[in-house]
Amino acid sequence: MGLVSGKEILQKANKGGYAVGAFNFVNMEVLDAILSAAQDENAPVIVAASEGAIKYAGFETIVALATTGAAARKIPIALHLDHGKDMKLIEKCIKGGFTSVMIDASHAPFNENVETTKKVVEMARPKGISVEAELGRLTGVEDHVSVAERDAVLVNPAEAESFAKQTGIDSLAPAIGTSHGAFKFKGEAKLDIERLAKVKKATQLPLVLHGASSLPEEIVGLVAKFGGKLDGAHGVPDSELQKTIAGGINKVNVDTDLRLAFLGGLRRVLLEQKEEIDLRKVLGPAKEMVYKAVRSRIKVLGCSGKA
Ligand code: TD3
Ligand code: ZN
Repeated sequence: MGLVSGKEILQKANKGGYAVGAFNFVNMEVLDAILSAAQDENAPVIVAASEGAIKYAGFETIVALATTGAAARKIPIALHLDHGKDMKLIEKCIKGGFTSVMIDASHAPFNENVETTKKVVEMARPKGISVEAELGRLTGVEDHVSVAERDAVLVNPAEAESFAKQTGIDSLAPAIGTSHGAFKFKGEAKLDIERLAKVKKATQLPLVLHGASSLPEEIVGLVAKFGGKLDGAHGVPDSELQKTIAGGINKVNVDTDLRLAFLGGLRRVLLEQKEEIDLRKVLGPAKEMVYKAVRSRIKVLGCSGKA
């Protein structure tokens, strides 16, 4: 059906009380696996490219891959810029085929974050492109962290309300204790679901969970079995993920799980089939691992059949 606005997908998810997966890609294999998995689950999906992914694959290639991939499927698909920091690149995405952008000015002081985000909303709104912004900092929350320290890094619900009103954003990523990558928590996952529910109540916006990879045992185990080093890898358990969805999360960002799924499949072929020189046979199983990981994530999020 071609790319649709991120707004369309997220407003529906907000009304329906479910979450949609936003999966990062850097190449054809990962993108194709994501889109096929979403199609087979009949689920709406967001495919995300970071500034680094755009540098790696090239802007035109990223847009062309997503646009042609979406045209061949019958589900709503949005192309999203993840963690946009460079205003020139954000503008290029808005003009050049993306249907959703994130402005990440969360490290700047509150008022500066408001001003920068407002500029992006002004650019994106006339084209119907959705804008996501972030409040708070993405860092795991340890047990011994004091209330004051917690308040310093996590989103402030009152600030979120004023931020949403001042900027006119379409979705908000509130920091509630997750972090990017394979090592999110030392012990149990600690997510501030109460704080999340307050942000939802105050803004009523579609909310976004960054750092949502779950580091499933079977994927981490596969990478480790074939020589990868991932000691201490720890993600957001599925039960915890579902609590965040009940608390108002509508977009769940997953990158690390797919990287590891791809790597696990690749490592296995490289070690078990040392004579294989056909790239399709080397990369094919890696792609298949990503396909399975995406289907499994979509089932946990509860957006199967929502296309
Ligand atoms: O924005 N992203 C994707 C890019 C982060 C680099 O891994 C996320 O929030 C996904 O986080 P996760 O849990 O997959 O690392
Ligand atoms: Zn993120």
